[in-house]
Amino acid sequence: MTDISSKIPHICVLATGGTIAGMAGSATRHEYLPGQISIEDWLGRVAEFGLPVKLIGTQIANIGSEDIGPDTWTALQTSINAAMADEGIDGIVVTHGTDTAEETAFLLDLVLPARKPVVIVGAMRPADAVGSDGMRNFVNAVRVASDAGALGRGVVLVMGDRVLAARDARKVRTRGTDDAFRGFPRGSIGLVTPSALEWFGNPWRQDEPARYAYSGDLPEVPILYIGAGMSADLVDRILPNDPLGIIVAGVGEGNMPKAIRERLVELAKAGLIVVRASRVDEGLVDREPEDDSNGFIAARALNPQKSRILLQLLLAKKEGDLNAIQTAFDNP
Ligand code: DAS
Repeated sequence: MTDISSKIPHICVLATGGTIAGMAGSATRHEYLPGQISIEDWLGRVAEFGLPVKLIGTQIANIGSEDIGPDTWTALQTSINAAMADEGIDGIVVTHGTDTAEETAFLLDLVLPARKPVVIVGAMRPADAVGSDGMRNFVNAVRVASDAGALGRGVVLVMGDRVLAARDARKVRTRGTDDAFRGFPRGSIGLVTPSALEWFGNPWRQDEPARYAYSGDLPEVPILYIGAGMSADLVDRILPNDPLGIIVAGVGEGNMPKAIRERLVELAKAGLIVVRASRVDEGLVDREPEDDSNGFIAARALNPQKSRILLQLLLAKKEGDLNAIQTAFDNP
């Protein structure tokens, strides 16, 4: 890849919808519709800033990210792999809703080679709202995607002037533009504004191949969110037919009522992969001695929704070795 600092960067923009492309119809309304602005219209608005980049837009979808899943992920994987193979493209920006941006970022980080910058970006307020953050976030994302410092950091998410690694990024607030997303356990790996970009720490994935194959077929893996006093009956009710795995969003460090634990131990002995994650936002779940006898996996720093993505990819490649699965969770 040519040194992108020596020429006008060419950035591939893949639009999927979300609030960044949303309109409320009034600057002060709370309700809005996501995915109202086409990528052509959006790039026309960006052109007014005279950014020293060439932006090539593709509309992948135009939906709220609550509706994004394997179909959109497959389309993004195909388009990003094509952009990575195209010598004329220096980086990729994906515009996306914020509700599931962390899952799309994490899945792409796991199934794409770390060859060119890939930046996921969204907005907390629609384009016509007072204090809309979308255009600033987008200009920041283009700056990151155009910077050689982004190489070797896998897929990153840019929101609120922060650069977060896909494995760390989480939406932690439903409102507000500066701190709706945070990184755990590594925090921000960079700070970016339309006029400056600063990286922290060193790259960790220099030109690595994709770590997991992805064809769009992922086995269903439910997440059992534990509440105090929850009945063990729910375990079997939440499982699909022929279940392969389950994520437990446990209390504290991945704990659960005794009766639920006992039922899951029975299912683990019958081959179900059980991952103990935590409902606590910044919840590290390390292995405990009983995990060996129970046959459980500890999610470590992954929240339940990211644990689900990783387990789905492991199950899709028919990984059944508990040690290999735990190693994957230890080093996502
Ligand atoms: N509209 C929701 C979504 O698409 C929220 C957002 O975009 O911020 O995720």
